[in-house]
Amino acid sequence: MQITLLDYGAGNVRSVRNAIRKLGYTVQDVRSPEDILTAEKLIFPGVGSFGLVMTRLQERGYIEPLKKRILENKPFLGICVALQALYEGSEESPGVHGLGIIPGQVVRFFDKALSVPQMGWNGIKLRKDSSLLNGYSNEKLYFVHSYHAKVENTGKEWILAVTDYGTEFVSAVERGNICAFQFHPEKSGMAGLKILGNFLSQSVGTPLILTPSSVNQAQETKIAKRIIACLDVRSNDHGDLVVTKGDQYDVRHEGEVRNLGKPVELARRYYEEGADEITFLNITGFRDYPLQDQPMLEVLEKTSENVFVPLTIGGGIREFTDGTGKVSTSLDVASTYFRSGADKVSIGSDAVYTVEEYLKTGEKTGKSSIEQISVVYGAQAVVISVDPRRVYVHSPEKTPHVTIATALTGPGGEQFCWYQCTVRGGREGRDVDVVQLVKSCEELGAGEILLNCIDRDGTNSGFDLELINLVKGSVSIPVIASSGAGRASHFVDVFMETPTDAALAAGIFHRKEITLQDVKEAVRAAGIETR
Ligand code: 1PR
Repeated sequence: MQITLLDYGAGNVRSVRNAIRKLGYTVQDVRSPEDILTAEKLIFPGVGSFGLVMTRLQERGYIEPLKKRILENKPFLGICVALQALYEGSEESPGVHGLGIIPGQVVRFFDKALSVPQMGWNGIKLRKDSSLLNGYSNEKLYFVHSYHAKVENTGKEWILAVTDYGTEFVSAVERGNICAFQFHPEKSGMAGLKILGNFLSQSVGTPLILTPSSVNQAQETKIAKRIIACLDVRSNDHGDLVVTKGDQYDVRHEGEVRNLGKPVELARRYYEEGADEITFLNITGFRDYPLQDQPMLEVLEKTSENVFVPLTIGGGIREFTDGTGKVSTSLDVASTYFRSGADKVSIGSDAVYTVEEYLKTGEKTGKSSIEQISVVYGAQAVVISVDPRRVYVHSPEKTPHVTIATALTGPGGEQFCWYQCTVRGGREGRDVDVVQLVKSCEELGAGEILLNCIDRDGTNSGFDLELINLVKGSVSIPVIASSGAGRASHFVDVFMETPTDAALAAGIFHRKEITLQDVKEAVRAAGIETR
């Protein structure tokens, strides 16, 4: 059977395509409003802000056919913002009308103790029986959103599942042949593929198959702490794209770039071992023209064929002019990465330069890479990769930067330090501290912080807990702790002693010193929520 996809040109729809193909179906695109009415099964993956989605639908004349299709009960699956589009409107884009199939407004998460967006793996509590959940056994599913549909607005006849994140919100709706999920089945590993497969395979009008034991689970759902595998990628001296790993960012050993494997193969291995997310950092992206870096795009395309968890790509996200004088904006670069299979892009050096300007004027120009990409793709698609280094001082008065009292004294007995942000892969320190950077990036629209630490990178000595607590205390967006993991207990430490949302490691996984499952078991044994 052919599945019809409503792709209006925003975000990573490749993952949905790949998931459908993996399940043995072919995909065709909606090309005209009529296609929406005639499609046998229609999937609508919502990407971007509520306003952007509705505007794009309006421009293409898709709103009326969509409403008609839904009212005629023809099979429809909406994902993420497409669930929200079923409502009358959203706080995200005041004044913009939704499809109005379900009454009420979609609202923002508001709980100071929680990171917003909700980004990660959470459970669902079923509120009715459905064949969509055949074979599903309480596994966690991947969510990424700042806004949610309220349970009290949504009629019982619609609610299929709810989830807890500070509040209880609607995570799946189903009525007749119409269904929509707030989670991403295409990014939820095998559990998500199973649910998607049920939608694809069930014949129209199939009577519901009862799974009574799974209905009305009362237990609160909890978001898992994510464990992320990171692949630093670059060309070696022979021109091959390899996964490498530095020691405090120095990736050469006896003059040669360390080669720890092939990017696509390693990413697949980590997915199969249970990684909650995979990050690729094109570590020489700052000096290359990213859009001419076809091998990196191919890595993404190939990886996304078999890896059904979120993929982040970083390195070289900035405006650049190529040899012919053609200017590409950072949005062009990011769009190419999204189309190639990335769910999030991470911005390193360019974020530091942006913040330097922002701190001078306090004005948002709307032109920075952070602003441009987050307006189109949503804050959750914009990660800031920070490469800080400790600068020790004898007293906080010695520097205008935000200092902490540190338990790890400096080489001259200094008891204070600040964290200096760097650019170009740690090669150049700038006059911006980590707190200035992350706060400004959040204000400009970033959705997550990938917090590296040059002092700890590749040392196996554990995460810099002081740095992580400092940054977590400065922002409300999720933070990924990175650099220094050397054994499973380091992950336990970072989750017990800081409120970080996720922890990332590279070297120990590449060198097979430990598997992702070993880490998960240790973390679970310590009573920490995992997937
Ligand atoms: O500046 O936007 O082009 O982005 C460049 C990106 O490449 C940044 O995200 C920057 O962190 C990264 N990068 C640049 N040079 C290096 C290098 O190593 N020479 N890698 C580099 C940074 C840090 C981590 C690493 C963890 C975990 N790698 O991501 O994977 O420290 O390592 P560990 O578990 O082995 O300790 P732009």
